[in-house]
Amino acid sequence: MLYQETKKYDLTGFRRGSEAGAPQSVAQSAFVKEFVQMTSNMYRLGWDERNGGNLSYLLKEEEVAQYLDPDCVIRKISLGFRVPELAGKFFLVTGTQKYFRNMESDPETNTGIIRISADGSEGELLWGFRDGGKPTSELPAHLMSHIARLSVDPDNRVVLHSHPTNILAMNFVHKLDEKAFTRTLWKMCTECIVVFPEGVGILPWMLCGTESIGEATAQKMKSFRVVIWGMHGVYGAGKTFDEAFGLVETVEKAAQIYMLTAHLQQINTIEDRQMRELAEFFGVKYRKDFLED
Ligand code: 2HA
Ligand code: ZN
Repeated sequence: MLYQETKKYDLTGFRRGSEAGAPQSVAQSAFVKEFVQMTSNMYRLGWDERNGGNLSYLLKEEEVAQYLDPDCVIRKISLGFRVPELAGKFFLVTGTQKYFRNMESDPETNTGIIRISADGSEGELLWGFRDGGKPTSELPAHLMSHIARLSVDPDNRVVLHSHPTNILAMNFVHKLDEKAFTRTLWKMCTECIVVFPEGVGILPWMLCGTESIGEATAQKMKSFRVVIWGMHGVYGAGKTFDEAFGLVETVEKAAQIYMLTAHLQQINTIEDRQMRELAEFFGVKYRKDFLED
């Protein structure tokens, strides 16, 4: 679609700056800045080596329209699966084979904004993936998780995937059972049961980058905001970057305490009755069946 000088978007689809007449840069938007900052933090924490990890953020149309003409599609990217539930929704996502380490210096190559096509089979690229790139290989798990989280929390906007070191380490030495794993994590830091009272969902090792792992993750996401991919990493979801990141960093902290103490003689412990007391005092709806008597 072509736009005249007088229209609110310039010929490349960027919205014209209101005063200076210069197009406002998407890379300067608060949503790209916050997104990129989060990937950089995760990289610096050592959670996202090489191209490990991916992130998706559901954008509001009015947010996007401040910077881009939503009708100016750069190219269409076949998803390889269908998500009609998300038709017309906008997502800022990390690119496949892209490194979290490089997000900050070049967000326009390493990330992109897509709108899900009306039939749910394509991502309409509106910005980014400047080198011809595509969204993360874990897009099925991201989009299906968004659908699952939105069904229980209409304000959910963030889905993240990462390889936090201690969560991963714990996967090799602890039983991969939701009750046992959650209870161990809750016992590692007083506030854990308050931060993730629903516990953590766990999938066995599965082939990543597939629709099957996407569907399995989404199934878990209906009842958990944190889902562990056995011997691979973790998924986290939330209304905000703070919520999603805060959840995963709390689980990672608990896993770290576990890894620092599991081989030592434990002489003190947070009892189940104390965790119950905490959950009740803070009024959170917790998985009572994940505690023992
Ligand atoms: O895209 O982390 O699970 C890199 C990954 C795949
Ligand atoms: Zn991964």
